[in-house]
Amino acid sequence: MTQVHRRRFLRRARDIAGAVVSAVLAPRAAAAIETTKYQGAPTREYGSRSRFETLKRWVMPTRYPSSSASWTPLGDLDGIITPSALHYERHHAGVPDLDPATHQLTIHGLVDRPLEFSMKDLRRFPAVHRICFLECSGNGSQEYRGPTSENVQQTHGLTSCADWGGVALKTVLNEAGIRSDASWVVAEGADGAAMTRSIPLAKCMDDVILAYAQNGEALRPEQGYPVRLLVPGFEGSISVKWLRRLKLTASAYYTREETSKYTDLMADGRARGFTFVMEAKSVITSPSAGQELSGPGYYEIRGLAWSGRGKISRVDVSVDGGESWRQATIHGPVLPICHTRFSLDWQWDGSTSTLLSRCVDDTGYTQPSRRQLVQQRGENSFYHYNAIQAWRVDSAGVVHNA
Ligand SMILES: Nc1nc2c(c(=O)[nH]1)N[C@H]1C(S)=C(S)[C@@H](COP(=O)(O)O)O[C@H]1N2
Ligand SMILES: [Mo]
Repeated sequence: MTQVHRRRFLRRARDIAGAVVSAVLAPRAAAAIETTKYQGAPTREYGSRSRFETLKRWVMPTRYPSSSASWTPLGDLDGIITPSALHYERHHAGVPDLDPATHQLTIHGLVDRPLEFSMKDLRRFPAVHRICFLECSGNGSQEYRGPTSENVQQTHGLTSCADWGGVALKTVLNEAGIRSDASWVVAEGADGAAMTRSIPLAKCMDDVILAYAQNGEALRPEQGYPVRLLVPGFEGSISVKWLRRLKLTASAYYTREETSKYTDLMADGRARGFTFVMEAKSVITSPSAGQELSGPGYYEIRGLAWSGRGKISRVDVSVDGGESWRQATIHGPVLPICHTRFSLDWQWDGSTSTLLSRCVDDTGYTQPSRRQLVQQRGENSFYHYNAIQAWRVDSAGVVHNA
């Protein structure tokens, strides 16, 4: 750089960002500047994000703050792992403050030997780890009756995906000895709600985890510290947090959470019960409602798909409200019962466009449209809403829930 050029550049830099920038560019040895003027913050024992980052869960105001939920900001996250601090939360009576040194898990009922485990005891069993999603069956329920929510955090943010670690439940049940007349396991939480759900024994002997770890460290209190059930693919409420008791029984208990709640009232007045599995679902996270496109041109359409029955095998995307579809690229890892990333290149021509995504899982199940879902279940349903989500991009580039 010549003197003149450098001076002009410095003046511009100063105009843009003030004296700091010109100090950086001052004609001194760059290495000396880095070590003397820019000593960074000291090393920390436990990290936190940059002060410039402000992403938050969305907490819906409720009458009783302890019975509430918070939604994951899916539209602003990258990859498939939900950071623990942004995992969605749903609790019926707040977050208890449990001491792992005294917390006990009791296993009793139709077993040969009733047992009590401390957290230390549980950690002595062989460990299992699994990346999988957890979704509240109420996720998106408000959309049954048409587009209501303002953004993808509100329409879909009651699902999150983490690396869960713990003990296979079957290992611990075998330790207690399962009697031949047992066919259900009733799980109870140590929170004020004493959340209680019945789980088929066959599922417990298959892939249920007594989870004490989330993304490589201890569970967060809001995720069930020190131990919770993690029931892959089943509605979130089965994954009882703050777990204190497992009772083996001959039949289900028909608790409040499987009669008055978490049942699906059909058009003919009968209700579906024990609707455990979360069916396949997908959503475009970008562009999504609340976002704004900066003008015509290239955009990468990005989204997530997941299924409680297995792996995602295909995602199709439409940019014209379903008149034509293109197959999206699925990005690995493609794991069963796990958020899966997809994308599609898109040239936006500046005209009003309606974006849709539709997934298929490896059982061949195809995500339904809202119309198909309502036809099947009627208009009284609330839980298990998994219809195709539409986002409308208007000619100004503003994206709306459609
Ligand atoms: N003990 C207990 N377990 C519970 C709940 C609760 O309120 N108490 N909420 C359930 C519901 S409805 C869901 S969707 C999931 C939410 O888990 P998360 O808060 O870790 O996302 O936990 C389930 N387990
Ligand atoms: Mo839930």
